[in-house]
Amino acid sequence: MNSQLAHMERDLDAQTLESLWMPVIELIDGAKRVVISTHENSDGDGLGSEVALVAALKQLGKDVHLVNPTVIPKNYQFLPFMNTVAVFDEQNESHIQRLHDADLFILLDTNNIGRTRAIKNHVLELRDAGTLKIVCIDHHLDPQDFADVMVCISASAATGELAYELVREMERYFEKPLLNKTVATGLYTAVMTDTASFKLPKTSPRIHRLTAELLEAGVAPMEIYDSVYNTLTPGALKLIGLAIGNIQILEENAIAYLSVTQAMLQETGVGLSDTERLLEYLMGMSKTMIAMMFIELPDGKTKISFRSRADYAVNEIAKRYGGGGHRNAAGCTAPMPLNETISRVVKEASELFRPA
Ligand SMILES: [Mn+2]
Repeated sequence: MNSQLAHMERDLDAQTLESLWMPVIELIDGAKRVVISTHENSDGDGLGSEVALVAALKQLGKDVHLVNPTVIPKNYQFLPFMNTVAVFDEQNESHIQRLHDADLFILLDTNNIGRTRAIKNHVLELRDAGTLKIVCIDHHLDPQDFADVMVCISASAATGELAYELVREMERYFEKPLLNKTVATGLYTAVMTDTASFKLPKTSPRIHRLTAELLEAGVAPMEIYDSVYNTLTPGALKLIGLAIGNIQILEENAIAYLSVTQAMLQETGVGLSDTERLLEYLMGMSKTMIAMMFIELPDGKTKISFRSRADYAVNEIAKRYGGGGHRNAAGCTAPMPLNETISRVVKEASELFRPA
């Protein structure tokens, strides 16, 4: 446990931090126009880190723009600068121009350039032409080799933790305070969302210490939490009621599932994107080992989302229907109607409790 903790705390003496971030800071120092981006289907960590860096770089007088591959989810539109984001469209000359004008591209919260969709080809072309430098800052495993400087540290709880380090190092280098309320709002959103509100395993003492500094900078935790998470509409709440009304529990509480029909979606006026949190209710029971949500699609197929605990590998089930994911979180779309899908997949899940 101690060695693991030491690993999570990382070696954070001033020297190490400085040498880690200096190559990034030198590129920022030399750049006039900066484009910052994050992965498709962006989340609080990617967007919050974008906010923090835009706010910091603007204070340094940089011409800085956000160019994202996909639209900003509703619950993150409260963040500063989100109304300035260009959602990249290859047909839009001004978007292309923005990339061509840049001398530095900073990619946040993914180490896979493919996750920037159409931005990828333009950025790599400009890099190869020698007119654009690329910095990547991320905390996932297995970084790709596409950046001039890659800071990818999987021990970090969030890209926001790394963005915090970068901001603090820039303050030293440029001898200018940068961590104001706007920067802190981005960083807090990043860290809060990627630690699932300060409870996932990488929530280190260090995370709490840096969060304290964000509060000192004026962040309002309740406002951010409400904006990100308390977004239910009356229809979504009604759908929760209908879905919870049909929960089935098997295998001595180890399997729990529910279904959502087209009729339920129509009655409540709720879209597919508002169904995701239903699984959390199933996982909210401590004995649930496998949770499944079956959603009837308009074309007669069935979307399945899985969550699990311990070694129950739900991605193995998802793979049989052309899907995939992680051991404890997976999904697929089965080419069968709702009831047929439920009876087949529930049986397959039950088999995991009866080893051959
Ligand atoms: Mn992240």
